[in-house]
Amino acid sequence: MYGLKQDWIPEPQARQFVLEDYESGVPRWCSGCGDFAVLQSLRKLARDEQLLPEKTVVVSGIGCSSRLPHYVKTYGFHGLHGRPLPVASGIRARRPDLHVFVVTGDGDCCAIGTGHWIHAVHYNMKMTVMLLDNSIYGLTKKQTSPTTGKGYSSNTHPDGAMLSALNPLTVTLGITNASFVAQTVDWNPAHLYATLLEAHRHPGLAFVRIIQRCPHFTPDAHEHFQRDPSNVLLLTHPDGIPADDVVLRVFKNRDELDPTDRAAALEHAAREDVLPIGLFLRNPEAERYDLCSAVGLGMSAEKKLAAAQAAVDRFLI
Ligand SMILES: Cc1ncc(C[n+]2csc(CCOP(=O)(O)OP(=O)(O)O)c2C)c(N)n1
Ligand code: SF4
Ligand SMILES: [Mg+2]
Repeated sequence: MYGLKQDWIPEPQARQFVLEDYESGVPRWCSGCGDFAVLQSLRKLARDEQLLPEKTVVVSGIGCSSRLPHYVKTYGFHGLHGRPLPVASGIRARRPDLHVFVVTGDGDCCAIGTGHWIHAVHYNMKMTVMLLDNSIYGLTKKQTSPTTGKGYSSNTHPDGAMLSALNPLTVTLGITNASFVAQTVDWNPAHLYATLLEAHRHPGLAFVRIIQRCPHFTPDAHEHFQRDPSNVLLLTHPDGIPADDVVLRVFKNRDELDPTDRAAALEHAAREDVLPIGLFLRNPEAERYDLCSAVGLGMSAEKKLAAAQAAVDRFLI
């Protein structure tokens, strides 16, 4: 005899994701571009954390770096230049069940998107923000960006940038309610990965500046740090970015920095004699706007209507 129809329905299987499950498309970046390393680290993080693809979203603006969402098989939003943070904030506010990642460039975040950058950090909604800083406008073929070094020649400033570069770390550290600020480099996959993992696990907005190689337009901008690791200062602390043997073997120049000490963080972030990498600030207790805006989520349509009516009635005269 045949059993009931329910007996034929297979038990739902536990899902196990491998790296290939997060791969999508063929990246259209120049060979040697640092964006590849960030993409690989993000896919690895998704695999290691077993992030459900349908519960993950990668949001970007416009730029070479902002093409990244196309290459991750999750939800993605390749938006408008300078606007990934308001888009990501909107997603976060209404869908607290999603893992939100933001990819932005130095032009995208630190020029046209500056207002959004400041307010997103202040709002401290849970998301991982990756600033891929190649010190140039890459996609539009080599214009000076706010993080281009003084004297660096570009198509807009052939005789060299006239101003000293804006420092995205000191700016972010200065924003009220900043809760996680870190810096890493694309050419050390172990440190890059460890930083992104800590950022993803942080309960709030985690801002990670990634010094990114652009062999096409700024091949010599970071060479100094890449060729000689003693020009890099590894920030260590028991509550900082965990450094494994691979990282410690490369970066011998180290300093301990307590990530609760904002004044010390600002001092380290401003250093120009070395490139500091590691965690500058961590405050898991900082206020979060997404927790406030989540009030009302899941309310029935009737309750929402009644609440809206009550709010309007307050103005009855
Ligand atoms: C509103 C608007 N202004 C200007 C542009 C042109 N534009 C596209 S990408 C870009 C700069 C990209 O530089 P960056 O954010 O550093 O990204 P990268 O290409 O270096 O990764 C500019 C100015 C645009 N697409 N939209
Ligand atoms: S122009 Fe630079 S940032 Fe853009 S893909 Fe090529 S190497 Fe990467
Ligand atoms: Mg750039």
